[in-house]
Amino acid sequence: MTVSNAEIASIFTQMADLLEIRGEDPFRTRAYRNAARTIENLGKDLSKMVEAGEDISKIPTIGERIANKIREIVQTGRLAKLEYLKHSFPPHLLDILKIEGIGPKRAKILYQELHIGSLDALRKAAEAHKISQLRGFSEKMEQKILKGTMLAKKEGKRFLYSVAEPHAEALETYLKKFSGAEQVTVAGSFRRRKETVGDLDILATSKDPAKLIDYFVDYPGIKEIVSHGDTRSTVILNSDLQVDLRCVQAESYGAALHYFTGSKSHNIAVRIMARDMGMKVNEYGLFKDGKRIAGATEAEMYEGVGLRYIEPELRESRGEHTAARENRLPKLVKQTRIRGDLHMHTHYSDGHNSIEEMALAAKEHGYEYIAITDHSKHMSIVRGMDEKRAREQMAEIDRINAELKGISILKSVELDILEDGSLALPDSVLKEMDLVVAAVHDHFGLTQKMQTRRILKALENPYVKILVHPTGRLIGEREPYKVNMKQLFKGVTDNGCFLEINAQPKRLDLNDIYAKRAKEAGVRFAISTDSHNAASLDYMKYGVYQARRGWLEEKDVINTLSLLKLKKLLG
Ligand code: DGT
Ligand code: CA
Ligand code: CA
Repeated sequence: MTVSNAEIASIFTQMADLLEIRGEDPFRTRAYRNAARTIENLGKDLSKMVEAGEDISKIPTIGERIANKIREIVQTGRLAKLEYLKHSFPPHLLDILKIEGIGPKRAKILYQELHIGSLDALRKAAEAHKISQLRGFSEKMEQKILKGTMLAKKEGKRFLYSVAEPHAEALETYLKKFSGAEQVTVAGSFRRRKETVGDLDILATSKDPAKLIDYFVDYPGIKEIVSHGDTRSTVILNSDLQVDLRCVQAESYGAALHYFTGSKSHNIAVRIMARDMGMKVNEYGLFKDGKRIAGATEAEMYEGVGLRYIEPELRESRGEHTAARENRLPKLVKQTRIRGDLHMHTHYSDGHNSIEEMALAAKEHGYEYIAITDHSKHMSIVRGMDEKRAREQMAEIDRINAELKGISILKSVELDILEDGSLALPDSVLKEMDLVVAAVHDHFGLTQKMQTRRILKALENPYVKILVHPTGRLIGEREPYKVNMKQLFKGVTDNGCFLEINAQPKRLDLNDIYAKRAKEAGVRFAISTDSHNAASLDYMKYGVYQARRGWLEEKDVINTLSLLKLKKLLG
């Protein structure tokens, strides 16, 4: 069994949350929170460190007591102390902490005063206007909580792509190890690289399907076997992720892959096209006059109905069938073409590494350049840079650039757009930077008109080049703020600016649909990780997936340019 750093961090966060709800001094729970934060940003696998016998107690904020708990978690998959603590609370109490605006302090009041122990109970209490009557809560907050519970319900039990990914990869590796297994692919929304995944749909071919299914249900980490047949099975993993495995015949593999990759509406459109041509499509193949004329590969399935091969990311019924027929499908951008990362943080604001550490890590990724975009100083940002600090940073970047070979560091800042559209730092310092990226970090609740005007005004500043995480959404947690997208796209192109596709797995902002529309309006993009530590530079792939789902090509993405061309473009 391997326990990921994210899972270990989550155990410590739950400890801290429950202790705080029980009424412990936050001072006492701080050790757990600090440890959780360290572990999330560690960049090294704790399970592996423990197994290799490394001394993890030397890691800052860990120490001997937390180290012992980590060893217990790695060895048993759980922390007995947390399980014990959980017994004295309703089982779904911690779910309410996922709602924006509810932290342990408020959860404690909601639990003690109204016995709220689940999201459902929270929603009902908000609907009955019981929450606004509590001390420390307002009517506005009650409305916000109500909205939050609706959003959580709408998302249902979906998993972030990045959360499903390690499970998908581990399962694929496991199944391929079985000697009778031939082809194995994780299909469904996962193969389409959708930002959230409902369940995993795995397809396989095997000489002995029944044996492969038996082997599958022996996978370590299964909580429940829902069904176990001769050619298919459904299981639930410990993480609550559902996995379907289907074994098919080799001559039907392409047809099944097409069927189970979806999306459903994409498949239906293909089926109708086939029918209009006097053919029939199903998960076994493409049939004409009762004879199978295609089915072993996806390419021959598409060819059979007169279409070019359509990449899985495009299969959402957003015009891909017509584009495939007319041979004008986009040549989707590839991660290998990304030459730099234009959004990341360091010690200068809320990042965990130094400028040099970020640069060296980026160099290992094969990048030509990075932009260091620490936060500007502003109310909503804990440790932002004022003008003086920004100048100190620029001087340090000059020093590092002079020494470091093989990568260039662009002087930049993630500049706060204030409520009225003015900016957190004066032009006198912005003009000395190589690049300015701007962002909204507060006043999410403005009307669409005000929010749009605010952002457009910021884009008019001659130094602002990229609007980062353009809609501010957090998947499953926070809705996008209200912006008139058409006006935004126009503002972006009119001012020679660009939009970001933020690669943080929870953001993926702009999303696929808006990215496609923006492209159609002439907008170009930067795909950036918004890293707060060196390990997160790996998030780039998620941004590229979202860009591909948005039909973006290499020419639409400015960080595929060489440094020289990029600098020219940025002026
Ligand atoms: P998810 O799991 O909710 O993230 O989304 P998908 O796309 O993975 O959907 P899922 O797991 O329900 O089904 C996997 C694929 O199977 C789906 O993308 C298309 C195919 N499929 C499922 N039901 C139908 C159906 O009724 N008709 C057709 N044509 N295809 C279907
Ligand atoms: Ca699925
Ligand atoms: Ca499924």
